[in-house]
Amino acid sequence: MKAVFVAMAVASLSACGGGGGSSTGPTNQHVNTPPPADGISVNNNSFSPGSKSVAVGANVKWAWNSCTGADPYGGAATCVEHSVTFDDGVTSPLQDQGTFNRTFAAAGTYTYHCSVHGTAMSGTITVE
Ligand SMILES: [Cu+2]
Repeated sequence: MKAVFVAMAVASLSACGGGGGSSTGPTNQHVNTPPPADGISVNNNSFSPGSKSVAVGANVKWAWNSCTGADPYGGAATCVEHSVTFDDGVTSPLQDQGTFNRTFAAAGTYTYHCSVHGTAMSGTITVE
């Protein structure tokens, strides 16, 4: 199962990497990514859940859900950029959609925040 999640994350990352090279696609490409049941949702100005405890060796997945306003008539969504930036230096890209994964090999308390919204948008992973 873990390999499947990683493959999906890589696929969605590469899907985001075009940078608007093609103008023939739909205008409403930005989409939310519901996290798996044990993941964390990156919302606008909060992480949900904000605190999470996992076992040593666990992989945690964040999924961006920061797009609002899409309509069924082709109106584009507005997606806000956030990051998952740990105090120990590990960070996701600043992105407005997609996912991020981190595997926690050692026990400890890992605090993180959004590089745009600072400590007002923060979370904690407790590895035990
Ligand atoms: Cu943010």
